[in-house]
Amino acid sequence: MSELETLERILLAEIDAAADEGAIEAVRVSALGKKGSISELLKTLGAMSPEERQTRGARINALKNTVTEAISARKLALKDSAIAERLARETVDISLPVRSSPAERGRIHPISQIVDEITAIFGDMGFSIAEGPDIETDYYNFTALNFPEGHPAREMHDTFFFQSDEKGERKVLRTHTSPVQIRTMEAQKPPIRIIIPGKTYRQDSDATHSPMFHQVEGLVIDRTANVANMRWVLEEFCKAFFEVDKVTMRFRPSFFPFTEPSFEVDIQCDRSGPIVRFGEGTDWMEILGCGMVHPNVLRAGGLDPDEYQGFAWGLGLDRIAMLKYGMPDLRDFFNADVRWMTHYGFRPLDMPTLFGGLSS
Ligand code: 2NM
Repeated sequence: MSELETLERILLAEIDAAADEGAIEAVRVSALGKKGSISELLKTLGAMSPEERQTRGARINALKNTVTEAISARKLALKDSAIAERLARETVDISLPVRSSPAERGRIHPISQIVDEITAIFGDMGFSIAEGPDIETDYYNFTALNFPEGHPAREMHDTFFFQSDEKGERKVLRTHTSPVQIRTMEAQKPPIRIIIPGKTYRQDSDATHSPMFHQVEGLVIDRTANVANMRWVLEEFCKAFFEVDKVTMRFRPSFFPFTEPSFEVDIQCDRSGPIVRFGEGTDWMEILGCGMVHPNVLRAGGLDPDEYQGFAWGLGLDRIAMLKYGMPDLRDFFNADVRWMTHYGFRPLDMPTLFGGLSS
């Protein structure tokens, strides 16, 4: 075997054995680099006779071409196998089920949904939202709202009382959100248009009563607010809330300490099926209480009853939510059962608006 053939064999074997880019580059330098074996052979051509150069030169060049080609082929093969190896390593199993994001899995509690719906309706009518503390003084929860000391209505509220402080004053868990109305009258001048959503507390517990429940109350005060205005506001609210074009309402005379006259409001409905249908039928369902704000309450809020008058209403959310969404037991609201929430909860990104639909 000639010397050139031996070199060719050695180089091709080395090329074949090179396992990565660094190894193949080392082979290239050792053969074709400045001091490489083939480069050294090419340098010997100058000292040869023309005949010798013609035969031997051609063979050395052929060796150079063979080795150059083998190196690029090996480089390409190494690159391909690197890609193939990476593809195999980084495969994604597209048959796995998609895991939904927390924003899609989470649910809005029906009570929060109802508050959002009612807020959207009254917000559209120009009302603001007011809030106040859950722990109230006896004054804001009762006295300022025209519940005199010793008045039987105080007992009717089944109040949760705190222990008396050193001055003999005892705080209460508010039995309604009406204290916020007094606080608002004290803090801002009429016209006042507010709704007050919040938690309220009474000692009462069964399938339809929870000791903590939710109310939305409303208050309008200006110089001419009257029963007709109240009727319109409540009718517009009911149509939007129950998502019907027409409601028939019935105002029955009633009594609340903080309003005079006072009414309980029923809406006509059909209760023959499994869920209540509003805007049709021959049944009546009580949904809220309302009335013209009592002069004593206006005075307690720092307003002159000869100058201002107002109307107010209160509606319990828990029972309304049960009726609107067909939920049988109030106690489920507060059990934090994920299965119940998954069924009755609302999607967080479907926010209630009047134009987009309240609860669809
Ligand atoms: C009701 C029914 C009737 C009411 C009255 C007031 C205030 F403070 F303005 F006088 N706030 N809420 C009211 C009136 C609440 O709940 C059934």
